[in-house]
Amino acid sequence: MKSALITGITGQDGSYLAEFLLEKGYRVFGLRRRTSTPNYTNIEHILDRIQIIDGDLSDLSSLIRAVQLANPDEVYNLAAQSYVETSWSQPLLTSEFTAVGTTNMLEAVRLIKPSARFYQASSSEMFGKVVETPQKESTPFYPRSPYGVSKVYAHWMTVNYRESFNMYACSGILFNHESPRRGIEFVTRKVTNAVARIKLGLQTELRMGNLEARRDWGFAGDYVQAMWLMLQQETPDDYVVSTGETHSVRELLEVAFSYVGLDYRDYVVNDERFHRPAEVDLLLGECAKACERLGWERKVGFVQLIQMMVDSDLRLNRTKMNDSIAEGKLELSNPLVAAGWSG
Ligand code: NDP
Ligand code: GDR
Repeated sequence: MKSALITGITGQDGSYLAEFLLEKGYRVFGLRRRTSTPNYTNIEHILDRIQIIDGDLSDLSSLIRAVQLANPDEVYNLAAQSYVETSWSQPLLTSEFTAVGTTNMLEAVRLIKPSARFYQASSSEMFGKVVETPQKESTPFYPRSPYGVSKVYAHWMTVNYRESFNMYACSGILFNHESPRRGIEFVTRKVTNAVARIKLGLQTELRMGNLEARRDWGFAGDYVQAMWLMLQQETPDDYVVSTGETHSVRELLEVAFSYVGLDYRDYVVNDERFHRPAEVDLLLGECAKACERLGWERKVGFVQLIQMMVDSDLRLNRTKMNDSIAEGKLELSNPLVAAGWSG
């Protein structure tokens, strides 16, 4: 039985990857940082089948202990401060976790289990300002945020550990991937959650930033399979993983609102707070290398993905709404709420 250690197991990708590896018969260990109120929402359903180890990317000794306990064949380094917006308000924390944290993890593996195969969660944010499209493995990096800069550092550290210490270390340069488990502040989930709440009469407007930014959006459940495939090859390498399609935030709004019979123009309000100091205008990935060498393909398309997320947010918000009505916290006498509830 193979063992895998996943950092960031409580996040979107960590939870899908854990499910995928369990299905493949792996023993799965997950690194979790201590919080005063633990949040296991994404992994609640598999908690009895995985082993949680406490540790933090900024604490090398905790990572060494984690590698000792898990004795992994494969390490997936998914933990990071992953929200681009926050990287401007917390640039040092972002560098500490997302950049130097990766070196800590690489060191822990090098010192304790150098034969373990290592996956680094690199990002299309490393491409940043448009130098060429579509973006591929050879496209020069031009990051546009402290997050993007931190990921470039971590990416090159991974390449350097591979070349210096002969470690099997890969970087997956993944373009945006989403799911019902996406954090609520990321644009897809922010929109699908708002659409559900507006439909249910719980919210009347949606405040947004730049609607013209374009992203190459795929489904997280498909993307974790590419991570695993990278670690099953004869030699380690770096791969772009993307859908090869790009859509604007405006198109995302159109798809999500029209799915429930609404027009986004009636609800969306421009809000300067959600515009970024520097924007990544256009992401479009060229996935030929991963598709040909790994045999990877995405299964879920853009419209299907957004509709899946709206459906999930409708279910979640309906459950919360019914609980609030039962507890007397939400008044059915409010006509908007009554309409949403009965719909
Ligand atoms: P999430 O934000 O959902 O998950 C991040 C995880 O990292 C959480 O489990 C979080 O724990 C954990 N974490 C944060 N800081 C620390 C720390 N100091 N020590 C230990 N754990 C920590 O991200 P995703 O699942 O979406 O992404 C996974 C990885 O892939 C990230 O590195 C991200 O930057 C990268 N990436 C993501 C893409 C995407 O589109 N989703 C695209 C390309 C790259 P907690 O629950 O306690 O917050
Ligand atoms: P991104 O994702 O920055 O691409 O990073 P996000 O969903 O936050 O933004 C995508 C685009 O939407 C625009 N936008 C808004 N974004 C948010 N969050 N909220 C808004 O109100 C809003 N209005 C417009 C943004 O300006 C941006 O252009 C994600 C993260 O998962 C990273 O960790 C990962 O590395 C990259 O994807 C690939």
